[in-house]
Amino acid sequence: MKTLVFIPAWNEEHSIEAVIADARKNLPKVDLLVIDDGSTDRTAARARRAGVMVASLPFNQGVGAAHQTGYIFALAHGYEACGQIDGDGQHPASELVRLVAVIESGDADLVVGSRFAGESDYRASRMRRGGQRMFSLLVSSATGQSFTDTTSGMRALNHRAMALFVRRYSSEFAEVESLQQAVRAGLTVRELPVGMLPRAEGKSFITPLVSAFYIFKTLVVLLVGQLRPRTNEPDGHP
Ligand SMILES: Nc1nc2c(ncn2[C@@H]2O[C@H](COP(=O)(O)OP(=O)(O)OP(=O)(O)O)[C@@H](O)[C@H]2O)c(=O)[nH]1
Ligand SMILES: [Mg+2]
Repeated sequence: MKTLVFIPAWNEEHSIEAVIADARKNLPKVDLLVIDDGSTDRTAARARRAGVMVASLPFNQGVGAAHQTGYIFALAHGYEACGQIDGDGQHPASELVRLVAVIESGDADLVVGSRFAGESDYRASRMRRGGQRMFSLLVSSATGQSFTDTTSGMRALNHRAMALFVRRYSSEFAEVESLQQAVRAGLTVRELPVGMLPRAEGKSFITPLVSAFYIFKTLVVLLVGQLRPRTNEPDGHP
């Protein structure tokens, strides 16, 4: 299967080369694309120097736009499957291998790597973990399917899932809303337990107030999502 692995990256000059090397080592047969989301540091230059394809967005547009750029690129260039890992080094490529294998075997349309489904060492602050539990509860009730890690950006998709997200993909609520979209479109969505690492550097700006507001906004987004007409099965064309 012709497979693309893309890496959304916004100012990740310190980690991008290691992430590329890890992906190359674990997924030698796939093509690699770094989506440089308007970085103002040397992320794009370092990715180019490492010899992978780089799509540079003209200005920072958020992680949703970066993901959607990956799906558009993949479909436009005839890829049948894609995988995605973050550019900050939190997602070991050895874990993505299993997700891609499920897609290549045809057992699912979208596979999400979950930090919380199995015995992972991943540790998050109590507040962050509480927020993640709340998102899981909301998405599980909205879809009628149990999800444990709705904000995970480690995923693998086939052309049906990519075609759905090329049509519409939220910029702010990318990971969470896309699960609701996929289930409502009749796609087979699976979670697999994976290991993830905590962010190596940089500080999270999430405060209790920001967190509560974000959860409230997510609730509104999911309620609106329930009211949208169900999309027909995507045709696989962008
Ligand atoms: N935050 C953020 N990340 C972006 C953006 N565009 C692309 N990205 C990339 O999207 C990936 C996920 O972003 P993170 O900020 O690491 O999100 P997260 O892993 O949920 O949060 P942390 O635990 O704080 O790392 C990273 O590889 C970023 O470089 C953007 O506009 N904002
Ligand atoms: Mg991260």
